[in-house]
Amino acid sequence: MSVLRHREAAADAPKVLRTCAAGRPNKIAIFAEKSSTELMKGNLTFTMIKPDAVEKGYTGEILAKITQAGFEIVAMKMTQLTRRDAERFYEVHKERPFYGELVEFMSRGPIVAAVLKKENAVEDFRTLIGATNPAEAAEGTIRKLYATSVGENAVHGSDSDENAAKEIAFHFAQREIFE
Ligand code: RTP
Ligand code: MG
Repeated sequence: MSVLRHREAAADAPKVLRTCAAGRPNKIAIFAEKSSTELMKGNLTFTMIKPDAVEKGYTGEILAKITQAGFEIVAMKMTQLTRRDAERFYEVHKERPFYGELVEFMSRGPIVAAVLKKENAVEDFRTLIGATNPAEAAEGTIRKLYATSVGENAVHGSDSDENAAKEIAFHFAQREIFE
């Protein structure tokens, strides 16, 4: 979708989002534009190769698995989350006993964040990565192959189209997404 089409789509976004977008033209604007259009169609998901897998040098192999499974990488960056970024990203888990450990882990080193395109992207990517606990993950899944524990499990995958849209907007500006 062109920038112009995204702008037109943004006009459909709730007024509060358009108001925010006017003041903060980067991340919030993209959220407003994308949440009402392309990202809701179910062909995009968001992933991170987590610090454990990057540290171990698995980035290339994991990206190869992802593309061999039919996902197109339409955005990608290597970056490091601050503690605050990790707290915000996993805020849904803030009451869980593992939250502190999760925030510490996710901010301890570089990650590779990417937007992936495929029909039925969210569900198919969850199948490709396998269960949260690698001990329970199916043979051939990314977590079975590269994860070491339920906490340090190599990759993240969005769990719904709605969360994929939010997570993509958290990490990428519109000009960084090539779909
Ligand atoms: P993710 O969001 O990272 O793709 O993982 P998920 O959906 O499979 O699992 P979720 O329940 O969303 O948990 C988020 C991440 O928290 C860590 N975790 N640790 N120590 C534990 O019992 C525990 N449980 C979850 C994992 O890094 C998990 O991926
Ligand atoms: Mg999750």
